[in-house]
Amino acid sequence: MSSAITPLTQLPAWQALEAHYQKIKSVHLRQLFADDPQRGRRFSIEDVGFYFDYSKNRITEETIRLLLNLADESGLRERIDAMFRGDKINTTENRAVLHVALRAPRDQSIIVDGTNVVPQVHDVLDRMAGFADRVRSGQWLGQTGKRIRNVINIGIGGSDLGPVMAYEALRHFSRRDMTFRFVSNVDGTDFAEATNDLNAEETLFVISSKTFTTLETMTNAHTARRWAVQALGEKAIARHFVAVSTNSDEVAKFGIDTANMFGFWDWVGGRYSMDSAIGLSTMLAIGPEYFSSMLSGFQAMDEHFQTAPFQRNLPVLMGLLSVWYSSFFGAQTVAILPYDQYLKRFPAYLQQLAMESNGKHVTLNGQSISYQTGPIFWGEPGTNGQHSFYQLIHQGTMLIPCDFIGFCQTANPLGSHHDILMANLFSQTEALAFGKTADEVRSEGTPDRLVAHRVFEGNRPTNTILTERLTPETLGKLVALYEHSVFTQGAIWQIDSFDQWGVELGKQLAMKILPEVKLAEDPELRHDSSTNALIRHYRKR
Ligand code: G6Q
Repeated sequence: MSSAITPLTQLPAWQALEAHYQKIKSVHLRQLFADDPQRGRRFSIEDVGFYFDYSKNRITEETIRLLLNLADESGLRERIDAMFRGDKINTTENRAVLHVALRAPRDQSIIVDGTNVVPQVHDVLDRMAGFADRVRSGQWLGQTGKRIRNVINIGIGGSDLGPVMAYEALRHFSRRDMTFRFVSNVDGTDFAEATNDLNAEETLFVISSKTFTTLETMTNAHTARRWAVQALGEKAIARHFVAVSTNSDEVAKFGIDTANMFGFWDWVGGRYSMDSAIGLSTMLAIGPEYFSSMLSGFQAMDEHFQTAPFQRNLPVLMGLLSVWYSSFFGAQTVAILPYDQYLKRFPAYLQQLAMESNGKHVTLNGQSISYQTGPIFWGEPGTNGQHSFYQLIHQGTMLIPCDFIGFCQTANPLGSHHDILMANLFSQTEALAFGKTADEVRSEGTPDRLVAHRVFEGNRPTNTILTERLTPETLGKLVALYEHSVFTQGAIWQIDSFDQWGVELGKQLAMKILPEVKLAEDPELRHDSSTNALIRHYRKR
């Protein structure tokens, strides 16, 4: 992006949206639906296997027209093309942003620094498939000749959240005679509990770290090494450890043969890496074929994002709506509400994807930002959330746009469970939009003094995303939908969605205090009085 870029707030479309917001902010969804009996159809799109209903948003056709103008004036099209072309759009790290290359078909060509990266992607995928097949078929044995029955992924952040989320989401498609666990926290409890009931002879560790230097992951990896060596001897490393990394030197130093290392590239951001070699544990769980259908799902959404006109483009519309609420309504959070137990880790996954990408306070040019950027993502699967935090969404004082995600069919048809689940989803979006007026409450015979308490204002915006079934392919589409929605938001906000200097800071800070906590003799502490006292309190005990 050139340094001559017009500041966002000076774009005509932005200013038009500000004026438009003043007009629409007090218009109720009840009114909008009453004015247009076709609204539910008009503001919904069926494509890429999704039914996306965005009619219960505080928008009119004029809002969408202005948001689409904003996309045009912000150069969204050029940004999308630049990403798919392999341009170094992550300017603060001077890197291309090419998670889309991870799912590109074999015959596609994407050039980075003069090299077509697609063949490299497929080489790694083929090696992963070979390895996964050997482990799953029992050809790859542990040190004492036993089959591998347990896989433990050790990684953190982007090297953990995707693998855990995908494993949970695709459990139905996974090997039920194998155990999959994920150790991320440097808190020893994580490792201790994950290995407590496992036999080292049957356990394979996948050490997943792009840099292979992350403190938490390396601490856990060394603990795993000791655990395995204690049970099986030094030779165990060869059969019980594989690595996923971009850093072959560090992998070799750790003692893992680089023949058992699966690589990726600096143009894959951690939070965009679940479909790279970081997905090795996913492939071990669901097998290469399902992994490949997951990649096809990603790819279908990539193609849609790249080619569909913006007014029918799911990630673009979702991204624009998110900008609408964050920057104009001042909404600070978004609730992700999957009505599927298998997606229980999906909100946590999106939390990193969205918040690490768009939690930025300066533009690409380093200028301070005057508008609100990335919202807080949070959520829980329905219907559990209905019995806890939905209260605040319905009747609190904050505006919380919600994404409801549902599936028409379930992997576990039990009596009428699924109908009940889906009825809840539909009724929640209805209640949030339309609420309950004082008259309606009174007509139910509510005593006057309780009427106000029982009123639901409504006008709470929601998106509903429906699809047929949760399969590997659908999961790929769903993740890519959010990846590109996050991209769209970042492009509008003129920020670098692909760096993470805030995370880098955390990686350095603890290293300073660690020796002060560990040293036998009392260290000279030079922090503020609070930090000094906390360290002294801990040391004493
Ligand atoms: C992701 C972030 C961060 C990263 C972890 C792990 O986008 O950069 O979450 O994935 O800090 O890093 P390593 O894979 O290098 O261990």
